[in-house]
Amino acid sequence: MRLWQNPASPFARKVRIVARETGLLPRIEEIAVMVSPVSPNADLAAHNPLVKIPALQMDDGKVIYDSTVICEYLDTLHTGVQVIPSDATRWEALRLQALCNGILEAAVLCRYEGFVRPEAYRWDGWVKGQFAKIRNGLDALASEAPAWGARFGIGQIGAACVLGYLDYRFANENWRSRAALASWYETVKDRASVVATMPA
Ligand SMILES: N[C@@H](CCC(=O)N[C@@H](CS)C(=O)NCC(=O)O)C(=O)O
Repeated sequence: MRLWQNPASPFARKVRIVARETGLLPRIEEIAVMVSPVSPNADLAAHNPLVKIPALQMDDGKVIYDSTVICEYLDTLHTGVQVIPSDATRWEALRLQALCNGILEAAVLCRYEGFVRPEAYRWDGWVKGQFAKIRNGLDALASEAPAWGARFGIGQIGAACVLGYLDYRFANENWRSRAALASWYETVKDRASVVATMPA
């Protein structure tokens, strides 16, 4: 399989952590590409009309996206502990993944606003609205984290990607003021899959 990704992408990181947690990494070639809404990658564009990462080419040549679909697919390819449960806890896990994806979407939009959009077109009110989503989402994660225990399923993987991305791109955002979230992150930040995919 081939995975279009970039080490800076938190959505791709989610897939890369799942690949490592499930032992599937040896079957996946990770291809690093640069993407942005204003400079699409030609190779990726030929396989994903949205020109977004992550995208995965399966062994039969077909390509799937986005991170949620790829994680779900990878979870069918191994016999270890499921990252996405199929029992009654499934919906809770998928909701938590959606919460983390929503925080990441807001954070990536803020990154593009500050990095890609020309200064003359930037809009503070819009960025504030995105940051409200990020902070409300972090409050929700902090209230849920004490119940996670040692579980490191798709929701917790998403949470690790959220916190890692904030450290990487928004280091001034003091998310560690939420003590429950900070102490939970301490329990996962040294996992091999998390360390190996940490954005440099
Ligand atoms: N919902 C998608 C989001 C993917 C996404 O937004 N990826 C960003 C990189 S972090 C991207 O490819 N951006 C390029 C673009 O928007 O054109 C997922 O979960 O995979």
